[in-house]
Amino acid sequence: MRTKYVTTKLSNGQKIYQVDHPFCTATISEFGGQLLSFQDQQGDEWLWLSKSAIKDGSKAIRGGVPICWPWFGPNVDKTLPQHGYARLVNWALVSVEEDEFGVQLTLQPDFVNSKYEIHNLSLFMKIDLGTSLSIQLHTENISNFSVSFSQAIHTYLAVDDINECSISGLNGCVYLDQLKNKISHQENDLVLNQWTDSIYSNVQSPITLANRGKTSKSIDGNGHDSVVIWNPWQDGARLLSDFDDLGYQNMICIEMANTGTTTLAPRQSHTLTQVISKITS
Ligand code: TA6
Repeated sequence: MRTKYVTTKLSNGQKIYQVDHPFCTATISEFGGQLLSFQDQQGDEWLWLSKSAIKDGSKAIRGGVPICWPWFGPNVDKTLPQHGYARLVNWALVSVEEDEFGVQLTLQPDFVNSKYEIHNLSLFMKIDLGTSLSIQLHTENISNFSVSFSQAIHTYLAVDDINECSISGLNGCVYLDQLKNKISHQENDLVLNQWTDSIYSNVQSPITLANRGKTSKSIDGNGHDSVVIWNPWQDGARLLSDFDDLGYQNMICIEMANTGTTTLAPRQSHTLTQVISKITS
C-alpha cells in the first residue's frame, strides 16, 4: 500500500510500513504490527529499540511497541508463548487515513496464515501518528459464549539516561512488585535505580515521564485496569540475549494494560488506548 505519507518497503525480507509526515516519521514492522520507531518534528526518537533485537520473525522484536494479546505475561500452559500471539504474527495494513495533521493506520493480525489459532476473539489496531502517538487495540468477542483475555501495549520509551528519570502520576497507587511478589503503595514520584517490574492499579491520571535532556512525555490511557513499569536493569538485561547489556540505561517500559481478566459477552468489544504526547512547558 502506498499513500501520500505511507510507503511499504522490504527490509531483511520483512515488510516495513514507513510513515513520512511533516509532523513525524515512523516505521512499523509487518511482523508483530510493531511500531519500531517514532520521531517527532524535531527528529527526537520517542521509542527504544535494542541493538541486539532479532528481526527475522523468529521471535518478538525487542523494543518499540510489542502488542501483548490475548494474554499478558506467561500462560498457565507453559508451552504457549509469553505475552500471547499478536506480536508473533504478520499484520496487514488494512487502511490509512491521512491529512495535514497526521496519519491513522489500521492494522489487523493474520492468525489464519499462522500457527496460532484464534476462533473466539477478533483484534484490530489503530495507530495515530502526528504531534502525538496513540495506539488503540480493539478486541471483539465473535463467539457465542463469554471469553476472557488480557493484554498490554508494551511500549519501550527512549530516555537519555535512566538515572535522570522520574515518573509522576502513580502517587498513592497500589502496585504489585512482580520481582518480590509483594503489594505496596507508591509514595511520591517513581525513580528507578534497580531492576523494576511492577503492575500499578487504579492509575487515574496521566503519567509524566521526566528525563534530563529530552522533553517530558505524558502517557495517558483508557480502558486499562493497570499500568506496567519495567526496566530489567543490567542484571535482567544480561538474561535476555536480544537486550543489549547497557540498553537498560536508555529505556523504560510504561504500558497501558489489562493485566487482570477482561471478560467479554458474545459480540461485546473492548478498546485499550495509550496516548503519548510531549509536554511543552
Ligand atoms: O512488561 C513487563 C514484562 O512482563 C516483564 O515481566 C518482562 O518479562 C517483560 O515483560 C518482557 O517480556 P518479553 O517476553 O518481551 O521478554
